[in-house]
Amino acid sequence: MTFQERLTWLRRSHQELLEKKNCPIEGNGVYDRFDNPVLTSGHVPLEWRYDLHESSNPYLMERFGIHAVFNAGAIKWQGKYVLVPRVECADRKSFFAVAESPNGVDNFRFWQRPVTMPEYGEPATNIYDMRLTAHEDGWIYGIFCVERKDPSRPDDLSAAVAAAGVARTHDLVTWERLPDIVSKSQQRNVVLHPEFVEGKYALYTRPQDGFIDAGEGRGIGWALVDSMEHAVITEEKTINPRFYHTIKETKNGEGPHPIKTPQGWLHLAHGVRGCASGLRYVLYLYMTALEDPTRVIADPAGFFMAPEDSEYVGDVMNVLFSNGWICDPDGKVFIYYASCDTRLHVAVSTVDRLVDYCMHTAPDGLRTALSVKTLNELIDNNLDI
Ligand code: M1P
Repeated sequence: MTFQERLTWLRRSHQELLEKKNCPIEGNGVYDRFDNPVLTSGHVPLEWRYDLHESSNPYLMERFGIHAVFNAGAIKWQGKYVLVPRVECADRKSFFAVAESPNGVDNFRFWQRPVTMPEYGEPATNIYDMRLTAHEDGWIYGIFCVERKDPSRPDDLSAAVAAAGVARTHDLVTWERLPDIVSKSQQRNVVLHPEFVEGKYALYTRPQDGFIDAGEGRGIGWALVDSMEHAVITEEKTINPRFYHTIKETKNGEGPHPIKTPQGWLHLAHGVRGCASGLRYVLYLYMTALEDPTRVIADPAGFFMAPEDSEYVGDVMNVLFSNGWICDPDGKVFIYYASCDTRLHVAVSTVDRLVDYCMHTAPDGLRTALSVKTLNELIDNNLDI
């Protein structure tokens, strides 16, 4: 191919990918998956990946490798479905970028430039997994993981420290970086609750002893802080603990901020367990009381979504992860979930269905015998059909 022929082919293929219609796949009644991912590395603008000048790039080679697009914060903004995914370069560093769609399921386009996130303190090696919260104080906050090399272990090349970075914006273009959240433990998966609680900002936390291991961290925590401009976690209470022989035995973490429903706060989280092939990440739901977002009122057993088919395959196998969902005024819920730290998908449900799922799925009895008892009750109830 000549340079021009290759450029035409690249542009046409890219356009076809962006315009690909996404259709729902009838599912289990709780949600419907869609047949195509909503964002992949292929969706990233050609101008970000190629030098498009024949004089300096006669072979029209990729000059900047983008490896994966996944784990997106999500928000409905100015009538558009807006995602802020983790875009990972070939060099393993990730950054944030904004993509929008008119309908939430396809035709996502990246804005012209990635997010230029101001630095805070010791410059981070990597930043990722933004949770977006349009807070009742009027700002849109992004809380994300900030990873730095562990200065106390210079000889261990894998030793890192995770902290929660904070930034806020009114337009998703210009971000004001605030100090990282101060906490006595490392933190990842920190999420800002959308409303003040007892006049304070409320955070879902995930204390962890090490960069990977939750260690003594008991699960998803909750902390109230006076200010997001200098957020200091002094007291942390576990609201959704880990348990032996469950989907969240090894660790768990809050997904996006919970959705307010008439029946309570609806939460999406991820649970992790170890198995012979490594860590397995699945998604689960739970609900807490409206008047007390720390009091669990529904805790359905097991996973809500786990990898299926091609979702098993990718950079980090056996992983579903979500840090973004959008609830429309009519109750339709768009769940943006990533598979294997590689690509981003959507599943669609409604508040009514998700609440029904939470309220009518038995909690984990933590023993086989109780699982079989639950199953027999279902079968008994169906015998007259
Ligand atoms: O690789 C799976 C996920 O691992 C981390 O999540 P957690 O802190 O819960 O273990 C994050 O790096 C996340 O981005 C990644 O998807």
